[in-house]
Amino acid sequence: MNHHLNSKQLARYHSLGYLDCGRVMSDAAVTELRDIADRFAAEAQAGSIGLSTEPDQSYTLFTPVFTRNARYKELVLQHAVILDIVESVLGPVFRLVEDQLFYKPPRHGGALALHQDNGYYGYDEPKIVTCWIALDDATPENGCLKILPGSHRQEVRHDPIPGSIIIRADVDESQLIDVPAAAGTLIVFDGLLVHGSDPNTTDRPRRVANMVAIVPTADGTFRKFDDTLNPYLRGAPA
Ligand SMILES: O=C(O)CCC(=O)C(=O)O
Repeated sequence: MNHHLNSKQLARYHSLGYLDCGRVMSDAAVTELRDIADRFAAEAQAGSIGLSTEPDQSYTLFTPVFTRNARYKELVLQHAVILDIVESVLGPVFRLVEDQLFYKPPRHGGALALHQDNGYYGYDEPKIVTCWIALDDATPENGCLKILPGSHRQEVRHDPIPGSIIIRADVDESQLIDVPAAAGTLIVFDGLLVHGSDPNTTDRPRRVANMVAIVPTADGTFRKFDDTLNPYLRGAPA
């Protein structure tokens, strides 16, 4: 049995630029992924990137994860349901752009400025799906995803935020919506969907696992894919 999106789900994805796919991770997998996120956060491993633009408000991103943790690779990059869902959008051949663990600590700011993922990647013709998996119940209080529905139809300008690696999309924010998600839920969105998140004001961490997939067109990208860091997730040439 495959887990491809049906035509109604695909139509919704293409119209809004994102889709809530419901719970795809078992409780056991969520627990394991939380432990992995906690270990990365505790060890402050190399590869951590501070996402906060406010002083003393740590919000950390870890990437790559799968090269350092084989279980993350099995649980996320090789998750059959996630791969089927991505395949329904991107077709049979796609590679990993990157995987990421997001760790938003308790009672910390850590808002993430609105952006399109391709604002960071800069691909010319991005056919990208980002898979965002809640490892905690994500709510407006702890900084769930905020998105601008329909914003994936065009690239928008991004302005750098001085003193950080962060960029901010130049958009009208009046139509922003929160996308709460129970732990284990998969939200997929287009590489051009404008999104971000608010601070975590609760006393528990907000953790997210993600992976970003792309159709590797021979032209239309300026990045060279690396066979180790950007493995084929489906459709590897023989
Ligand atoms: O969950 C967040 O805070 C933002 C995640 C994000 O930007 C992404 O998955 O591309």
